[in-house]
Amino acid sequence: MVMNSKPQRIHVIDSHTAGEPTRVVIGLPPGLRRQRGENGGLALGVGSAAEQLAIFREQHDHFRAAIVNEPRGSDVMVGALLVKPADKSCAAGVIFFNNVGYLGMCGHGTIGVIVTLAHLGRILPGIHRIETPVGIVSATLETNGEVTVANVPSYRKARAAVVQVPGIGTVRGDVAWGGNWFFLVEDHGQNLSLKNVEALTDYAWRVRQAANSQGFPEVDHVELFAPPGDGTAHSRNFVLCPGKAYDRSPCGTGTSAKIACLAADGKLAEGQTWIQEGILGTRFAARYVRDGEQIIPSISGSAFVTAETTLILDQRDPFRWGIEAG
Ligand code: PYC
Repeated sequence: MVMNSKPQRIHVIDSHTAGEPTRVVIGLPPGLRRQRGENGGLALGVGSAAEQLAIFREQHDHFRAAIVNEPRGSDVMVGALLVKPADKSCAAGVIFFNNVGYLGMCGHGTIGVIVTLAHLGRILPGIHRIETPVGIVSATLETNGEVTVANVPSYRKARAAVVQVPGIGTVRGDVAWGGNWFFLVEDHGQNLSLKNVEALTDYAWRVRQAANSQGFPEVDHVELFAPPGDGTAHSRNFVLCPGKAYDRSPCGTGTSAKIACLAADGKLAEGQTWIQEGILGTRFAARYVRDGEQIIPSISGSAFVTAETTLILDQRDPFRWGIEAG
């Protein structure tokens, strides 16, 4: 057999947070490696996480696809590239990405990053500031492995916005920021059950397209709500991500957007706990503190490492840079 002498190797650690996977890139191949463990070896400059994201997107987007897309990943995989933070008070910077592009923040992903850094022995229980492209978040790692992420300031932009959805009709939802943009729908007539994810995906995708074309181009996630499975949570959700995969977790940024709406409606007091259940029945505990007009939500959850592995990019492989998401 003729072997490729120099396949490129990318070292990653996989975890899942409440069922949703995160793939943390901890090293890139020799040749591209600049400083071990920083920027995955990519030349991303010395700017903020947002500036490094712009360079990653423009010059190295094929690495994003190689890392998270098939045949090495899947539509549901969220990648996390550790980068050198511009803010020296931060333990790390991180750029989150998925099958179609980049995320501002990622709640389940931040929990995954913290648990991965602890698994590697790079951090201990305590408070760790992390620079993301949309701001600094603060993650507290408990000795029992639980992580609480104090997110970026979150707010509601529009209340009960009306969109006309082809094939569905009038849909009302709030538009809110929780580190990504969400269209949050309470009244949808859908059954939020795992058995129904195909119909939920179709519904949520149509709502997203309608919202994007009817005044809310920023909306990248759609979040549907229903009563929880039992009386120990406050709500159940289904979250559709930008690349049409549904979030297996209750979605950290989506829960933050929900908390912003509850706070704006006077339905959740500062410091009060909100238990958000996702479509698998897994949960995040959320609460908020006020910061002037804005609120700072925090999300608590756990992650588990599932693999330490090396991705191999063989120069002869036609899918070396991943299979483009459909
Ligand atoms: O937990 O914030 C989150 C998230 C965003 C997309 C997938 N998960």
